[in-house]
Amino acid sequence: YGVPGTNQERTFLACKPDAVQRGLVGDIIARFEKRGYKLVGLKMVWPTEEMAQNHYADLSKKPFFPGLVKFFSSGPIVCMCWEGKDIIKQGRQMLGETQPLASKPGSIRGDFSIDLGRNICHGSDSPEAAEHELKMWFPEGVSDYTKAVDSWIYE
Ligand code: FUP
Repeated sequence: YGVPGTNQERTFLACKPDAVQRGLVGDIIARFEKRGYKLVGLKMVWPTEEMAQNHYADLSKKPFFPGLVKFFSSGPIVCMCWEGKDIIKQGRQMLGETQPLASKPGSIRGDFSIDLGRNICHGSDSPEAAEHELKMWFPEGVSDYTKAVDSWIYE
């Protein structure tokens, strides 16, 4: 599940149901590809309510939890594992802030979303969360492969 602090750090990112419905998946993937990150896991999953509850378990006491679970299980999501230097923090930066109003243009949420409960994408917020979420969404593991362009991305 990656080695935090190295070029092999990994994170879990997901295009939420709104991103799929709005046709934003390609754009989201392209941003990380173009930046130089390595896509090592990719699949579409229609989460059950139980999967949504597990994914957001740390928010289970919040008043918005039922709505969040309903939304997250309302259609297929695109699960991704991205690898590269600082990907956990960089991924969060490229996503933008949780609140679209606080998200700068140029970020995914800042470019594509208006409302908090329809904020397009998810990203692990720590090494611990990344490991936990990758185990949850990719229990089968991801693809270890060598990318020929690495020497043009890392010094
Ligand atoms: P993030 O890590 O940026 O996805 O933010 P959180 O884990 O705090 O919240 C998860 C999701 O819950 C957000 F993407 C949107 C939703 N949410 C609400 O609907 N209302 C809130 O007040 C806070 C979060």
